[in-house]
Amino acid sequence: MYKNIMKINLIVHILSSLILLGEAKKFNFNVISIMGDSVSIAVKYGNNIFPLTSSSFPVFTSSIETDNINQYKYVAIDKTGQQIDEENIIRTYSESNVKEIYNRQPKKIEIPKLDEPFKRQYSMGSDKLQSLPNNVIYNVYAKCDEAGYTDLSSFPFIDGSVNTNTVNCTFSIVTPDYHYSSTGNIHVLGYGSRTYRKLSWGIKFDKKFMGRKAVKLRAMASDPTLIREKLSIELYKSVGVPVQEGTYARLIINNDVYGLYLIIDSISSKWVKAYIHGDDKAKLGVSYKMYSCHPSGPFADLKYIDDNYETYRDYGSYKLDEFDELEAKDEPSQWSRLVDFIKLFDNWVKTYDNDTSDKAVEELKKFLNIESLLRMLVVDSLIVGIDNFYLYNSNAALYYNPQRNNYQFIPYDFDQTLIGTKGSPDLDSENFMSDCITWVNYNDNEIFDHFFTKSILKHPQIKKRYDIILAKAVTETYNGNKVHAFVHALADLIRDDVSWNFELINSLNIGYKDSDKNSFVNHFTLQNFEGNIDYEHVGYDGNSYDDANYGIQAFVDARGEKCKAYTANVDTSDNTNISDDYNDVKVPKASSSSSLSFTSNTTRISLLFLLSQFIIYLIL
Ligand SMILES: *[C@@H]1O[C@H](CO)[C@@H](O)[C@H](O)[C@H]1NC(C)=O
Ligand SMILES: *[C@@H]1O[C@H](CO)[C@@H](O)[C@H](O)[C@H]1NC(C)=O
Ligand SMILES: *[C@@H]1O[C@H](CO)[C@@H](O)[C@H](O)[C@H]1NC(C)=O
Ligand SMILES: CC(=O)N[C@H]1CO[C@H](CO)[C@@H](O)[C@@H]1O
Repeated sequence: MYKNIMKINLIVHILSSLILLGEAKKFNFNVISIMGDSVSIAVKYGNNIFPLTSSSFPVFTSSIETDNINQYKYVAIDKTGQQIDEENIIRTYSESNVKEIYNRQPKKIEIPKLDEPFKRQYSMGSDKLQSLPNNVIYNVYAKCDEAGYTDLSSFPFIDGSVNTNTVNCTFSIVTPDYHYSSTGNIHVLGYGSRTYRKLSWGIKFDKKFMGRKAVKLRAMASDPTLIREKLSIELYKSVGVPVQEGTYARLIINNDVYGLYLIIDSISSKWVKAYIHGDDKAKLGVSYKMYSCHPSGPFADLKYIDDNYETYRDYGSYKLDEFDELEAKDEPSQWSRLVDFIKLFDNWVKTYDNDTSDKAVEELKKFLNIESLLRMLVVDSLIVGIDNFYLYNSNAALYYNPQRNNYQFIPYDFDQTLIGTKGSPDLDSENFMSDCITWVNYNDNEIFDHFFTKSILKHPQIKKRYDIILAKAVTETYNGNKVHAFVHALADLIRDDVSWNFELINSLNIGYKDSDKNSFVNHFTLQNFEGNIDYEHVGYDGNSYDDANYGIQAFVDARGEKCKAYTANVDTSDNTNISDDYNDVKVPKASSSSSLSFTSNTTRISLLFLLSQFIIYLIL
């Protein structure tokens, strides 16, 4: 009796499954476009082309009711429905809520961490503002006011000065399992970087994106590997220097596809509070960006001129950046911390310049985080930053930290690193690589004499600490094998985007063109990328503005070997901070909802689904 019921049950089950198989089913498609907003996407299966709809570009979706779709691909169609492009991949349908990306295979890459050999001095994030996930490529689409955007993308310079206009936009930022949208605005970033047609952009959001109200999209236009900036950021971070970090993003503005960028933080009040204080409600203090115009000057040399804040304001090398509007209401108080620092340092030099006792160091650490400065100089040296602080007092912010009542430096802009001298007359082209401390002093002269760093490093205790930091950083953080693993993991993450990115410069139809004095372009290739992440150099081929004299690995190996030799006899057993030795640094709680875990859960769910289908198939 019981057995019969079982049999009947089984037959009913089989019959109903068969009926289900014969019926039209719903197939859901969800894909992110990497093309301009005049292009639509359709699903191609068999001989059918089914256009998808987009209620929030760059995402296209639709359900197709049909008997069966096993294999399919996405194609690009124009306004008239004409196919204009087709993916290189064939997809197999599976039930999933995860969005696909046009012409990109899904992948899950684990990016290894570099070693952190020193005690943490800063939080490097808060619970609310954490690092963007390292292994995600965001898709950033900005729909901007057309007239304003055309002006910016045609005239990033106006009569030799930077065009500082901002243009209103709405933004969508999506990944396979994340969708953000907000209004906000864009502006063109930088000075050197805007000499390239692939412009870098600053974005301000009205609504927070991953805890952020502002990000930078850095074009990496001169780098055939698209990895040098990211690696440089990671190196500063690993030695505990607060740095604006991020990950990769594809950028589309209106109908212009710009390619692969780094999406990183900007020095905003939120970033300072989170990364330096680990507390979103901390006091902000004030920061000044330092600009040096080499070789002619002016340089942000931090030399005392007089007590008048206007002298420094008008000097051309210091720019008031983030400040507490309640604390510093008027201009004199906004500039007062810079004037104070320059005076404190001037007094210290006047008093202790030739004093090699510990007292000199004790007095300096009363107002300067020496440890953090030395760690920054060490990384500047390891990556030979040719537009950064150690060489030129450039591309760093001087920050007055109100919690600690002292000053520190925050480095940024690493697009001239891990590359060599680029013909700079201020570096010894023959020997710069083998010198890991005085490489910056080759061409000291009246215009720029390295007064600031020289005055500090002439104190033996400080020089000793520099050597220890360098010795540990070069063997642990800058370790050739670990850097190799890190670089190759990043290469795996972005490889499918490399040719696409480089080729886009040919079709980027903005007003900023070859005929302009600037608007430099590079025509690097996938082969350049593959070679230059390791040992091959990229020469001038007449087609590109930049070369890349060293491969990244060749650079790291060569520099690493020289800096190891320089520090071979350094005793690293005492690795205590020379200043700012804190034990109560807040660190952010591990993020609970990383997009990675969601992806893997969804994968798990779809695996379960496939498994259940397989079991039904076996029963049948
Ligand atoms: C841009 O947006 C801001 C804030 O939403 C608004 O005040 C401003 O008028 C807008 N500018 C233009 C040119 O539309
Ligand atoms: C330190 O010594 C050097 C060399 O003797 C001298 O030129 C310089 O003026 C001295 N510095 C101070 C602040 O006395
Ligand atoms: C993913 O799965 C883990 C456990 O396997 C669970 O803790 C987590 O909440 C899940 N995440 C999502 C977004 O479902
Ligand atoms: C070796 C060394 O200089 N250690 C110092 C670390 O920082 C604390 C606080 O500033 C000093 O007291 C230690 O001497």
